[in-house]
Amino acid sequence: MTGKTVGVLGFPFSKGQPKGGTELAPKELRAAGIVDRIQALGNNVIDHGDVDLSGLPADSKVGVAKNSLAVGEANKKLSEDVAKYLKKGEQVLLLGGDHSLGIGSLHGHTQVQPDTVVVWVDAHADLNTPFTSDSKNMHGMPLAYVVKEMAQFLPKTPGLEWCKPSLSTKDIVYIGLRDVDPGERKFIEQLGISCFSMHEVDKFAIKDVVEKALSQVDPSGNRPIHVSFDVDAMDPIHAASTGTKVPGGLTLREAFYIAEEIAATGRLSVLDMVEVNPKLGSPEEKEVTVANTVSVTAKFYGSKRQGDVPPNYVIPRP
Ligand code: 6HN
Ligand code: MN
Ligand code: MN
Ligand code: MN
Repeated sequence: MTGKTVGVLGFPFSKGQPKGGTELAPKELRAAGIVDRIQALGNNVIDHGDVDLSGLPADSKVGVAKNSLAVGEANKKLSEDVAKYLKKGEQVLLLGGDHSLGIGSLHGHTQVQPDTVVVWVDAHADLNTPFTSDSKNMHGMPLAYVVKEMAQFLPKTPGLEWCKPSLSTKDIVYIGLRDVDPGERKFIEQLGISCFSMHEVDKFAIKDVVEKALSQVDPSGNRPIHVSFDVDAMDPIHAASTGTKVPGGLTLREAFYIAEEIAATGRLSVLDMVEVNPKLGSPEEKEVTVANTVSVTAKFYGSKRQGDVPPNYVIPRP
């Protein structure tokens, strides 16, 4: 139990990648009880509904990055909403949507809490520029648009003119990477971004990875934390209903451990849960993916595997 106010915000969006379906995830996650689960832990939860994405511009081929007008406009609204609820003192739980939402989520967060650190849990680095990307899908690019040191590598992108980079490479740490494009790898090396790929998860085990990750990005241990959790960080056994599956991922237990440890810091400020695609996989895979996403999310807000006791629980007597 954290006793904090958690503002839940849905972002029903899929134009950061070509597969329809991620726009349905906020609804699926709510139907699976995500809001009640977090509330039952003793958190005050306010469901703000979905970001209003009506009237997004239709994208013709205007630039190098696909659908950049829609991605840009949607993320501008998202940034404003995230900032609005943070200013009210809420933590924000963002239900994606594809991972292009990292642009608006991080932009909005840093407007209010410029000292935030970012833990990017993902199979992918999402650091492509429109030039380094093979796919040109913007869900593979969000970090490039919010990191100051990346600005020199970006073209002018129609729709993203409003987005001023507000994070430094030293504020970011990756966990779970195992499918990194050549340009992304170069950026990580040259800019010195902290990175715990699945190799390091194997080498050090998850306990040390989380400890090292948090202490590298914030040795003082007092800055707000933004976690961007792409469900494809988990092994496809646990999260098959997602658009860019990569074998050899985090076990559900490792994902739980990350979430429990972040919760224990008491400094989680924004959590993005992204890339659930209810249209992909079998009905059973969809159910498992959604259920696991809800369980991991609950761990970030205080649920523990050792057992939870609701605040008003009374032991029944004969
Ligand atoms: N995600 N690196 C590949 C690309 O197309 O740029 C995959 C990106 C996946 C995006 O994890 O949200
Ligand atoms: Mn990914
Ligand atoms: Mn790749
Ligand atoms: Mn991602």
